[in-house]
Amino acid sequence: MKPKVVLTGKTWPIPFAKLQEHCDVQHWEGPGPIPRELLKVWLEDAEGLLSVNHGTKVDEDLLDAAPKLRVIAQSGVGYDNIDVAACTKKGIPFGNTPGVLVEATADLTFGILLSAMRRIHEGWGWVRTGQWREVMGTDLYGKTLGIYGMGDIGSAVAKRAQASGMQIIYHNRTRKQDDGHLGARYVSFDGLLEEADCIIVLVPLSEQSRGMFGKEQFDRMKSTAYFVNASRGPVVQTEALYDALKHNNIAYAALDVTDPEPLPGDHPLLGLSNILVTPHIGSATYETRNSMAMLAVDNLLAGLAKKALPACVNPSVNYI
Ligand code: 8YV
Repeated sequence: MKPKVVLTGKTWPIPFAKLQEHCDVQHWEGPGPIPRELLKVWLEDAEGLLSVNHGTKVDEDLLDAAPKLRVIAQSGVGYDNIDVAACTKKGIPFGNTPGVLVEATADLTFGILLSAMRRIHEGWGWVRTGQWREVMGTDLYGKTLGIYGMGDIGSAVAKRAQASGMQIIYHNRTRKQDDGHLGARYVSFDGLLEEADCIIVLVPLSEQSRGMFGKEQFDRMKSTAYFVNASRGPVVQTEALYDALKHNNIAYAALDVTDPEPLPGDHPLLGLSNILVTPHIGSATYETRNSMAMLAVDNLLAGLAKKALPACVNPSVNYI
């Protein structure tokens, strides 16, 4: 008898085939996210939950409806939607997908910074409307990039920035022991805001980081600053960002994540000329999403076999 698992959305053929080989899969295929009450019903007899994005809130209330649940896996590195403490309390290991999405996410993050500074998207916008119009941007070379959240993705972005001749400063809750190899200089949060020509936010969403960028922070930035968010939308107070852009207190913003998300088509941010928004595509490449899906399946199958998850967020309950 194959263990029953619930899959909350779209996955990829090869990882899905591997999952189906070992499990009886109850698959939500949309449209939209699975309704919470239906998920609770499906979880009544499920031994595994495979979440395909950070849209499904997994908390004690949901876990109470899943008495047989032995493992949770999610395709993605961020897991602000998962109450890990509740999983640990229930003895349920939770696996995410770090590592496999670092380069793709760093490419996109640096790519939207580059596009913003050189107005690449604006230039294409003119050309596609039949207007061969020169758009002026600003050099990356010689500018100071401030990375808030110098983790694996932040380090990969720093390498790209260094190749473009940028100076790197960064702020973390704790200074990295090995930042020397990046030529990166550790600064205070306020120091980063004041010194950086470009600021890239790559911190996980937590109660500490929620709303971290508000009016005070944007006021501290240079009026020529470029602001990039590729972490989670709620790290930024959207209204404060709008005001900073509207009044040119900062020069430009490039966002791969927003709050709310998806951003409604009539949102005020979209009426501004000094902004670029992409629809949360940091890890959205065929290669990377397949790797993420496969690692998520491997986490799930390991848990069902009561073996150690390859990427476990709560090792105290991992099947070591
Ligand atoms: C996507 C992400 O949201 O990994 C994350 O935390 O935000 C992005 O990779 C996720 O991969 C959706 O499946």
